[in-house]
Amino acid sequence: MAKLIVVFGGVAAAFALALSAAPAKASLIAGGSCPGATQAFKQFGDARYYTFGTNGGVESGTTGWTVTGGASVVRGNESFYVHSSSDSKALSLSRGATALTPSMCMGTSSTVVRFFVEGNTSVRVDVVERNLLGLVVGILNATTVTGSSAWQPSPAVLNLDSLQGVLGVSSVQLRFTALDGTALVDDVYVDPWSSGN
Ligand SMILES: [Ca+2]
Repeated sequence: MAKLIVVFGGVAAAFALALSAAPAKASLIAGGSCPGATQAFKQFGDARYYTFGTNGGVESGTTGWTVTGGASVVRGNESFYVHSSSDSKALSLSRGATALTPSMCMGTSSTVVRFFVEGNTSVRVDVVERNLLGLVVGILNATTVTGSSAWQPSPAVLNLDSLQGVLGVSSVQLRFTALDGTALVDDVYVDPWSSGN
């Protein structure tokens, strides 16, 4: 039993070191929270540290999200279970449906967003910026991701540096729109620390 405790202690210490090393360049936009730092996409060759979006795997249903059209939470998680092996839900977007995330943790430079997608359709990702009053001050079309019939990690959505260009941004959300057909989206992660640089 004593050995077991020592081993766990070592793991914990290593983990703590990894955490303290990650958010070195943290310069965060107010309004977001940045819990934890995990190499969520390491198995895909991406060593960046990410924070999990608030209800980023829709395990709490659409709590905190704003959905329109045929958007709903369905059974079936992204197949890599990156966030948790006990997760069981994903976001379903029919053609033209939109889903706006809760406020995300974002840095003021080189923020990276990554998530999982399934479905033979394109999914547009917009960044919605709000001021302290909650008013939209900017909407940026960050990228359009093409899904397939199997779950896959999206490409890293890079270079959201233009977030710096809008004055008075105090919170940032992502908005997903299915363009051609039905898409599933799950496990939304953000690297607000420029940890890949
Ligand atoms: Ca999920």
